[in-house]
Amino acid sequence: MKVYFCGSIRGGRDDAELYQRIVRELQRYGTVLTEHVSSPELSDRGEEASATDRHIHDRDMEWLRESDVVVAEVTQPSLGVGYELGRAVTMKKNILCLFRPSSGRSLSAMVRGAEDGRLFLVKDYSEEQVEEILKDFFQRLDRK
Ligand code: 6IA
Repeated sequence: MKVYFCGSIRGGRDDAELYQRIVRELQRYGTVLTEHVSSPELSDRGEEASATDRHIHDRDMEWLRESDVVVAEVTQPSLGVGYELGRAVTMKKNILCLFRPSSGRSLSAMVRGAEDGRLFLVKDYSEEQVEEILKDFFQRLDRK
């Protein structure tokens, strides 16, 4: 099982520690192609010396195509994550979006409204529910 994890980089790194927790949990179910998204060393400048933005985009799109499922933490608004979700919908991927209402934010209607109860799921959650929500999600996939 190949998992594409999405989380904010240039949109802001406030939730980077939580991304790490989610990625660690996802690794119980498969290979996380985008583990770097959770790296504490990665700043909101989101740059690596050798990579141009085009290289990052093309590499990520290749990983997205390869992936079996897409899991996105969508609490911290990020253009890149929104873009990845749109592309993933076109590719007919199984998608799980995780949103924390305790943030006081309101999730974009374009994400919340894309929920279809089948390929595109949106879950409101709190941090301590990460394990349980991912377990339910992967069990449901097994039954598909
Ligand atoms: O607009 P944002 O930067 O917040 O978009 C974040 C999303 O785009 C993440 O889910 C990533 O999959 C993707 N993304 C954005 N920047 C990078 C990136 N920069 N590398 C890989 N994916 C990215 C360089 C990071 C490098 C130092 C490891």
